[in-house]
Formats: sequence, C-alpha cells, structure tokens
Amino acid sequence: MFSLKGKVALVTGGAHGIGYFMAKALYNAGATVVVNSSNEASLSKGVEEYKKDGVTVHGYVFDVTDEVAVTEAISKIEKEVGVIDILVNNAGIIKRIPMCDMKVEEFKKVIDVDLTAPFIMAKAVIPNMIKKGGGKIINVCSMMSELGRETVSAYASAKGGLKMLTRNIASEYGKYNIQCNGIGPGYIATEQTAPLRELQADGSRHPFDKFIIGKTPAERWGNPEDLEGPTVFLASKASDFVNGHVLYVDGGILAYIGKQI
Ligand code: GCO
Repeated sequence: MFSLKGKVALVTGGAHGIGYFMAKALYNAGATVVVNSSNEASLSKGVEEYKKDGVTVHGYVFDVTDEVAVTEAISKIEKEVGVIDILVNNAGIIKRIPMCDMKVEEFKKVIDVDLTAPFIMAKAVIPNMIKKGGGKIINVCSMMSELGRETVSAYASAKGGLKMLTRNIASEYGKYNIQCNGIGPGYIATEQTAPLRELQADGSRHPFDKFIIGKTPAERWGNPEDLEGPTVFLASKASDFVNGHVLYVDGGILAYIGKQI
C-alpha cells in the first residue's frame, strides 16, 4: 500500500532542502519524480546531487508564483512525463524581520511564495487529477501553522493560511478522490534553519538551538530524512481516507510544554 509505482510526483522547490529528501523518498517508493526550481543553477546542482544518490528526476525551471508560467509548465510536464498524480507544495521562503520593521513588499513576497503559489499549483493540477480519478496534494506547512514567534509574522501568516487551504482543498475536492494533507516539519537541520544553529563567537551553541532542544521531547533537531516516511505515507494508498490533516513531524514539540530550565 506504500508503493508509488506508476505514479508521477511533482515536488516544487525539490532541488534542495527538505524538498530534496521528500522527492528522493517518493522516487525510492517507485514514483516518477519531477522537481521544480526557480532557477537553472539551483536545479542543475540538485539534479547532480540526485544522480550521486542514484535518483533520476525530471527537472523544470519555472516561477511557482506566476500562473501563466505554471500553466505552461504543467502542460509541458504532462506531455513529456505524464499527468501529475502527486503534488508536493514545498517551495517556500522565510524572512526573519521584526514585523514593524518589515516592508509591505517583503510581507507580500512571503505570502506570494508560501501561500499563493500552493493555490496556483493546486489549481493547475486538480482538473487532470479529477479526470484521472483522483490524486494527492501534500502542502508543506510548519510549526508556524500553529504557533507564532518573533520576526516570522509573514511566514506564520502564510503557513497558517496554508493549513486552512489544505483543509479547504480537502473539503472541496474530496469527492473526486483527491486527498489534500499537510506535512508540518518541526525544527529540521537544513540551510533554511542554519542561522538558528550557528555557533556563537565563544563556541557555545546558538540560544535558539538550546531553546529548541528544550522544547523538543526528542531533545534533537529533526533530520530531513525524518520526513521521508511521512511523505510516502501521505502520497500513497495508505492514506486514502486521510484528508485535510496536517501531519506534524516535530519530535513532539507541539505536544510538550517544554523542559523546566
Ligand atoms: C523559524 C524556522 C521555522 C522552521 C519551520 C518550523 O525561523 O522559526 O525557520 O519556521 O523553518 O518552519 O516548522
């Protein structure tokens, strides 16, 4: 029930970060994998990495926030690879700026990439999923789909909205055998969170690093590999009656009040 043989999966932002590992997991479960990137250089680097990992992917460069570019790209992918059965909306950015210092343009940019783009991507793939008799949409949510913290107002607004977009797609298209769920990574050790783990000048751990360890029952940061199993689960037959759910892969952060310090 976890096999993805014969399925076509598209992972946006799949050339690096957690998207790379999610795409690799889908490939290893049997899917034909397509990855998107916003630029050629990042895509080429990612495809080389995939090759070293023995993973064959089809790469396409397009801007996920541009509906015309997305429509053209999806049509090209459907001709060259096949109709998309599994969409992973992973592409995302974050700007860590105190809200009152953040420019409106900066706020809008984060909303555009992290929330509007998943809307555009889902809108582009759902019609042919319906024709095909069903499909899977996995939106990469966040701890910030549930919690706020200083300096991430735009990101939290987008990821909170993405949780509700997930529920709405599930509500509106569940009757077509389309399951739309979220994956909510906890604090995962990637480039995106590297600034939160940088060693201090005196060689001590970053205060945020110590904070997260104290907030996580597993007492560790997540590894991108921790997302591979949940991704295959939500992409496969095994989750055909799971819809509108956000599966948090957070080592228990959301369940835990935090260590007494
Ligand atoms: C931050 C982090 C988080 C993680 C992830 C947590 O600045 O708080 O970047 O947002 O990236 O989203 O689920």
